[in-house]
Amino acid sequence: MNFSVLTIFPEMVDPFLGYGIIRRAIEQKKISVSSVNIRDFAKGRHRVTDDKPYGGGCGMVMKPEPLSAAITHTQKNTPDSHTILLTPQGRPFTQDLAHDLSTLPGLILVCGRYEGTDERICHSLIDSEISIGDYVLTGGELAAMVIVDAVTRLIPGILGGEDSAEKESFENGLLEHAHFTRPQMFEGDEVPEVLLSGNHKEIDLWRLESSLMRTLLKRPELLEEKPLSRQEKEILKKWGRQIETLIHV
Ligand code: 6GU
Repeated sequence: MNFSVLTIFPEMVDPFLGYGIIRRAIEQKKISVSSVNIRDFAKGRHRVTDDKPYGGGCGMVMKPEPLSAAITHTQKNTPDSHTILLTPQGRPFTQDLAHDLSTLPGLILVCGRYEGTDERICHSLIDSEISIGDYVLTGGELAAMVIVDAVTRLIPGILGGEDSAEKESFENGLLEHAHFTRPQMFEGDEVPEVLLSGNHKEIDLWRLESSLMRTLLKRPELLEEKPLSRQEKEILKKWGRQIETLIHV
């Protein structure tokens, strides 16, 4: 997977590439990430990339010419890439969308800045728009890094454990189960006994219950969207009966 990040602040993106799984993925040539400085495509002595909005109002707008030149240049270099504008108005970024993007040969991530991007860029050069949540950032750079991170770890061969990506939060519509490591007793708090039992059937059941419980308590709306298996329904019913007994005593 080849990522190109188009930004007026390439210095923001570069340090992020030097750590952990992203660094290893680059070293192993599973991904490449190049930042493209939009300012390099701006004309004039001051290489201006913004201008006042037509119609007045506060804030500045990203000028179309340098951005268009930067995008066209990058698209020529990586013709199979999908071009994404990072904007709070985009499609919400989710684990499902991360999976879809991880199958593409390349992504060109265009980081908006200022109050907005000239609309004609969106009309002519952008394949899709993505937002990383309902809040406003000062620019798309953090969003681009979020996408590089979430997509990279889904590329086959990137994560250590064979199936570590599948068992995680959101992969099956649930939050992931609780984790424990040594010591067995920490500040008076003990590791659940079943996890020490070596009984993998019991452990799997405990993990499913932990997963369901955490989702119910922390993100109940996820359960409404998820088609529940028979086993999951049985677990929820069991809890329902236990709660009923508690409130009737
Ligand atoms: Cl992609 N860009 C900006 N500027 N703000 C955001 C965002 C993107 N996603 C959420 N907020």
